[in-house]
Formats: sequence, C-alpha cells, structure tokens
Amino acid sequence: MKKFSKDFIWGVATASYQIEGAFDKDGRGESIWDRFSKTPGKVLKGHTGDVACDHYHRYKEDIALIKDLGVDSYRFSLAWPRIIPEGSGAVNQKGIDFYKRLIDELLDQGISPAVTVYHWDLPQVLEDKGGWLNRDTAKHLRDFAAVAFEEFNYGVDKWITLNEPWCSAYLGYGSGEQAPGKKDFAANINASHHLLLAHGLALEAYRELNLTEDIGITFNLSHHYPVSDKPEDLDATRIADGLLNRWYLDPVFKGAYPADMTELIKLVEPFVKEGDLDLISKPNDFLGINMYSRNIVKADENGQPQSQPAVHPVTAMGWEIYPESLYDLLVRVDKDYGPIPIYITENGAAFDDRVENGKVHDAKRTDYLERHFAQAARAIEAGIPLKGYYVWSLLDNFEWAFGYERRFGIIYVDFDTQERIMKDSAIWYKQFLQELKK
Ligand code: IFM
Repeated sequence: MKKFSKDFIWGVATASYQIEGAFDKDGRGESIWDRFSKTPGKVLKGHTGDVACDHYHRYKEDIALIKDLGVDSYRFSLAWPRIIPEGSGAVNQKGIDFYKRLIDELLDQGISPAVTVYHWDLPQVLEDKGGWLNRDTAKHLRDFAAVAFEEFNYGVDKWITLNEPWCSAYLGYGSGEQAPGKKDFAANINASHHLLLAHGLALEAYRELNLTEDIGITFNLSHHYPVSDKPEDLDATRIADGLLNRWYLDPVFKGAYPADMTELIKLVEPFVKEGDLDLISKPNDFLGINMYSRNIVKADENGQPQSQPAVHPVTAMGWEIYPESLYDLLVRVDKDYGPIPIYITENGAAFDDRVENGKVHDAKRTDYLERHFAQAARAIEAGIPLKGYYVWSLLDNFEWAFGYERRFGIIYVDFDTQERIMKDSAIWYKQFLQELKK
C-alpha cells in the first residue's frame, strides 16, 4: 500500500445516542430516539440507548483507548437534547459542561476533536411540532449550532453540521425504519429540504462568528453500478444515484436540485423559498463522506431502480464488501463536485464478533479496513484531495433499529459489564498507524 502523507488525519468516530447512555441525567431532554426505541416493535429486541456504552460516565476510559490507538482525531456528535432540552430556548449548562470535559480530556491527550452538530437525536418536543417537516426546525438547529460553535470555540478542529441527512429524511420520514418512524415518501423530500436548509443556516451562523476552523457536511454516499449496459438499467442507475447521491450533493455544491429528478422536484418545490438554495450552497471547507458499500442497479418492469444481490461477500448488515467502489466514488465526487477537500468520516463493518479467551479475532474487519485503506491510497495517488479517514466505530454501540445486535466497533463492548476489549482489528489499526508514523 502507498504510504499516506504524515499530515493525513486518522481517526475513529461515534455518535451521541449510540454511545452516551445517561438518557435522563443532568437535565437531558427526550430525543426522538428515546421515544422510538421505547415504542414496541421498532428496535430489535426492544433495545434502547438508555445506557448504551455508558460513555457519559466512562469518557476518560474511552479517551485513554483512543490515545492508545494512536489516532490523530476523534469524531463525536453533540446530543441536542442534552444541550437544549426543549429543542429551542434555554441552554442546559450541565450538558455544555459534559462536552467541555470531553473536549478538555481529548486536548490533554493530544487528540483533535471533530464535532458533528447533529447525528439524528432530534429533541422530541420539536418532533411534536412536526420535526423536519417543519421549517422552524431548521432555524432551531441553527441556534443550537451557534451555541455549540460559541461554547466549544477552543480546540475543536473540525465541524460537521449534519450527519447523513438522507438517513434522517428517508429512513425517518419515508420508510419509517428509523426515528421518528413516519412512512410517507413525499414527507421525506420535504424533510430533506429542511435538513439542507438547516445546514445552510448553521454554516451562515458559523461564518458570521468569524470562526476559522474547517466546517463541512457529511453525506452517506454509495457508488452505483448498472447490472448491464441495457438502456433501461443505465437509466435506473441514474435514478438511484439521483435519489441517494445527487439529491444531496447537487444543492450543496451546485445550488440546485438535480433537474432530471422531476418527480422529486415537484415534491420539493412547495417548500423551497427564495434564497434557500443560495444559503444551502454556501462554500464548505470540506466534504465528509460515509461509505460502506456499493449498489448494483437493475430496472424493474416500470423502469424504476431495483438493488441487486451482492456479488461478493457481505457484512453482518448484508452490505456487500467491494472496496474498489470507494475509489470509484471518490473519483466521481471529485470530478462532478470538486475540487473540495474530502474526509472519509465513516467507514467500517459489522461482523458477528465473539470473545474467545479474552480476545476478539475479527480478521474479516481487519481485511475490510485494510482493503478500503488501499483504495483510499489509490485515490490519493490519482490526485483526489482526500485528507483524512475515520473508522466507524470506536466502540460496539447502539446500531439504531438493530439495537446492540450489530457490532461495528474495533473495540468490543460487553453490554452487561461495560468491559472494553481491543479487537484484533484495533490492534492492527494501532500497528498500521505506528508504521506510518515511523
Ligand atoms: O451506525 C451508523 C452511523 O450512525 C451512521 N452511519 C452508518 C453507521 C452504520 O450503520
């Protein structure tokens, strides 16, 4: 594998609801994930994030593990209901204090904080007023972000406004697989616009504060491959790419929704007010990409995209392992939307890990990471401005609708005892970084 440059940023990533626990501690309000996970039938085995990895209490121990890994940066997210329990208005000082303790400890250990403002845990009170279907939620996110920018304006090295708005919009309001569990395709398009608007407003607030660290947005992107060269498969691939990738990339980097997605344009138009797209397309300092797999597309009898079965082995999520698609994706994003510095803000894999004599031999995860790192190196060699790479995830955690039944961590968590065990993949990552830094 080509050597990565010494200033390439290596990291690990997590998100608040997935690890913190302490769901009712120190004035934290209810989030849509508290409500959703406690609604029977929504999350596998009825798991909730009430305790999760108990990171709220064990953050020092976890930061010691991050330090031991030898990474440069730690990406985590802020729980909005911990900081502004009612969604808007009063700030909860105890919530601010927690994140200050976390940031201070990271800085003491020489680890750069990369902070995601919003990673899906919307305050339930805002959902009760329509959530992302209500334009006001975008303004409330802006105010929440402004509080965070001002309070943590020391030491945070990188800001990410939103994590994966496609998931918040489609899985939350379209398919209903995630909180708040609404099932209405049109609503998902309404939500997508308000999420992008929230990004634009937060970015504007950041620039108004004259802050100088880099800020960007993270999308979940996948490269799409037609199953054949038949015109209908090529066209279905264009549509699938439009739904997941271009619907989010185009407004942010081109200032317009993709014109060929005519049905979606009809759905979004009533919500787009004058000036929205100017705000949404204000320049970012970087683009964050979360990438896990690819999509092979075939046209169904109506010409609509249908995802095809994997050709190569899959992870415990059923996601095909095809590292070459990381290279293809990076080259495509750079060509169509660049030049913009890019970070892989998430990449990793879930497998059915077992503890054997105090060890976790997760060779498949190591292989997954090694092969994806190699494709990242290949992209850099091809001139793509890839600046960093965050492994998802530091810890096994609450994997949303799959509860604790999918393990993405490079560190194993025993959810009964909260014991942490470095899996073989973590030991491999540590050695990989030691080699690089020699
Ligand atoms: O766990 C999630 C994360 O919260 C967002 N990106 C994908 C991960 C794996 O599903």
